[in-house]
Amino acid sequence: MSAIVSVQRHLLETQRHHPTATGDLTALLWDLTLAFKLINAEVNKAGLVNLYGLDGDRNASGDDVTKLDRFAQDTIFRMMDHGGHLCCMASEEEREIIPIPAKYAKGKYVLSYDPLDGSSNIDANVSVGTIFAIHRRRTPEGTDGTEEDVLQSGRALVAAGYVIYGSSTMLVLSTGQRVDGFTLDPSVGEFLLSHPDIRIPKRGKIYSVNEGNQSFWRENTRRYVDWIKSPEAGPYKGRYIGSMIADVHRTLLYGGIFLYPRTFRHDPVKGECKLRLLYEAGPMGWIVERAGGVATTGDEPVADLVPTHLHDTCPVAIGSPDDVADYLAFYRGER
Ligand code: AHM
Ligand code: MG
Repeated sequence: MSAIVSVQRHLLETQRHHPTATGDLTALLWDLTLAFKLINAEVNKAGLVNLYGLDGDRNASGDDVTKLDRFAQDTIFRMMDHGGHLCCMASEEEREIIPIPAKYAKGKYVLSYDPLDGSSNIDANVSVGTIFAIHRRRTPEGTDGTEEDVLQSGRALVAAGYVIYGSSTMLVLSTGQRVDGFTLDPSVGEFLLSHPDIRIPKRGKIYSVNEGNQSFWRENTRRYVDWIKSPEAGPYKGRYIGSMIADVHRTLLYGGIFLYPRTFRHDPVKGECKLRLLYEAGPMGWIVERAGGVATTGDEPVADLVPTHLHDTCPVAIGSPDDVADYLAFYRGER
């Protein structure tokens, strides 16, 4: 029988491999896991206490904010503002960076997060999740963090992960070397190691994209999706939940490809992208890369992009290396 390993124990073991580590990152991640448990409890009882429904507000990207989005946002802030590990935070739900209150110490890390990804689907009980990304600050320690600390590429991440609140709640986490999955045992309230060292299959048999946007894609993207449905490529299955966290989680475990290409709906020349670099595409792409997969905009690795604004978006193709290679061949016009 295999050992029972809690996420705390796993983080401590990981820390031991870094003799110069101060324990700051470990402590920060511990705090975060408590926030995730609180959000999980609320997501699970949302139907009962009538928390579903819009909060009547719009977030920085213009989406409707649901009450659970607000709860998740507030919970993470209230858990993380006073630990002394962070110099500031940034959230998909907040227009500006989130300062650490003056009365608390400023730490050496920055936390960027999407408190509840996929929340537009929540009334239908579709899986939602929290995505988080941690960078080391760039401004001097002890001072207030600034946008300069937040606006860093995926290459500079020190840790990232996501929690998917579903039939079972799972935390997927990497501090750089490997990707591990922990399932929440609700009876004891602990995340236990259930998926050690996740590796994405070299090729999968599932593609995932919102085909409702097809007429707004570039021709090369349309040709790729036509090809993947053809007997030449197939048989591939189409699966699209519309919750990035769930679509990418499935892609990580089973292989295949998740796409959110540029759509030329409103801007027929430059097009538009939906997924946010800092809170969605960046950390999810980084996790998939750490597990042996690929995350690209089509033109460059997602991890190379340095955001210039907090709410920058980018196109993404994320998944198994062979599947993304096929996509890139079409994207570049080689096929
Ligand atoms: P959200 O953060 O407001 O929930 O929006 C992001 C979500 C992603 O989870 C998902 O991949 C995408 O939006 C779905 O977009 P669409 O409905 O255009 O297919
Ligand atoms: Mg989101």
